[in-house]
Amino acid sequence: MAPASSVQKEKVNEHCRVPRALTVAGSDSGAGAGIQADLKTFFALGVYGTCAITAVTAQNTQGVTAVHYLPPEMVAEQIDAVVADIGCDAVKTGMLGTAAIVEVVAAKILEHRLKNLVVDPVMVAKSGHLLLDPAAVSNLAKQLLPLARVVTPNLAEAEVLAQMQVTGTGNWKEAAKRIAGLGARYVLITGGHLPGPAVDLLYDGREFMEVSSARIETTSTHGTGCTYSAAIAAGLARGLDVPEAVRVAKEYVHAALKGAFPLGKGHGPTNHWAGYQAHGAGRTAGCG
Ligand code: PXL
Repeated sequence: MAPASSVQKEKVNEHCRVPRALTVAGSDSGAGAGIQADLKTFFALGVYGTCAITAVTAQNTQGVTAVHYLPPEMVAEQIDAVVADIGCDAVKTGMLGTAAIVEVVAAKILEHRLKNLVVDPVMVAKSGHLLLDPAAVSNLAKQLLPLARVVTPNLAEAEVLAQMQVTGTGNWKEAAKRIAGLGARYVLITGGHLPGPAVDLLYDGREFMEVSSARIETTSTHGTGCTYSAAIAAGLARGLDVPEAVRVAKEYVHAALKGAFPLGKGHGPTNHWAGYQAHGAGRTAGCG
């Protein structure tokens, strides 16, 4: 007869409820951006990550060579499957690709009453490849932004959403006001492309806050926007409020840029492991 200890089943930690975040985004075969960056970020920040893939991109650190969009029904099925069983405490959207996908994602967020939506309005890859059909921008603005707790445009995306030239800190408050007018509760314009320290503008519809970190001189910047918005979603999934989630996410991105390693011949990925201990995976979920 087997000793009692070997037949005793190990019990899972039933008291422990792990925060869950869903990313709805494109796959990056080079794994620096997109779904892969999001899942690594969720993991590093102690959040269980799930995903609904919108498109498969063939790419590496030098650029995107091909894109294949999934049928909108398949995107919807992935969201249904995850939400019905696993649930989610926050959702992040990245590359959505087409108007039909934007539409179905907005419909599913409404249907399942998904909370804590972070919209990263991904439009163009660093290499210039289009990641959102320009005809889908109005769907994004009209259908998705009103559901968003946070929208995280960079300066180029802010120009498209606000329909004005954004020259920098001189007029980005006006752009933030216009984007807030589309319905997002918080607007975070990321200023990483500006010279000087990496300063972002957070607007809650009433007040402006600046979030800043020292600039890191590196070419390993691929996926920075994905990583930032995923980290914000992770914070919201853990119950942080938006300014605190943004602050923690900014620290994480700073560490990921600082700790980046050489990889590939182009723009390498950030280091999603960086700050892994400091940001306490597991500890945040309250699990042993
Ligand atoms: O960084 C924006 C982005 C988002 N999602 C996917 C991407 C990229 C940039 O290349 O490939 C899948």
